[in-house]
Amino acid sequence: MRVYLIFMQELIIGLGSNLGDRRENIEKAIALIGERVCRVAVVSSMVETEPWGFKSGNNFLNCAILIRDEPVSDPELLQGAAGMWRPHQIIKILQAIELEFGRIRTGVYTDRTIDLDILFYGNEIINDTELSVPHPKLHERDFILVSLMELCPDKVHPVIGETIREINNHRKGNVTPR
Ligand code: PH2
Ligand code: MG
Ligand code: MG
Repeated sequence: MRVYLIFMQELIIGLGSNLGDRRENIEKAIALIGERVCRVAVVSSMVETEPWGFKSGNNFLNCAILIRDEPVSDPELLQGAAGMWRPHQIIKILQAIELEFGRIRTGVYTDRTIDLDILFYGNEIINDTELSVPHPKLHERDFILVSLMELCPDKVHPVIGETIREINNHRKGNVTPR
């Protein structure tokens, strides 16, 4: 039997919802990402979090998912593998899904049915007008770190040079701005 393995980076996406049926929004979005980007390997627990950076009476549900390719025996299965995509293509797919959930982009933080952010794409560092990877605020946000602690505590942040565990430990006792 031949085994095919394509090179890919580990892709981690953060999900959040604070409008409508939040759990259903997140579950549907994960299913769509599975169809359109790549099978999702690991899903973190969902956490209830207060809005960070803006005021709203609607709490969020947040979680994160990890996508990575595995060796397959059938080259047909390579179609749709995450390694086929570059981060800029992935963010376009995620934004299209956000639009399908009625997400309106205003440029400021507001309540939203679904928010899909690329947190990490392997160790790549991207900073242009369309995309910043790793997510530029992930190290300041407990609601992201709590999910990353489940998925990848030993991952080294390629810009900060510390593991998620170290970044999280430094935050202990700090107050999260709201
Ligand atoms: N997303 C934001 C701004 N604030 N707060 C919480 N708790 N969860 C989020 O997902 C979130 C937020 C902008 O994307
Ligand atoms: Mg976000
Ligand atoms: Mg976003």
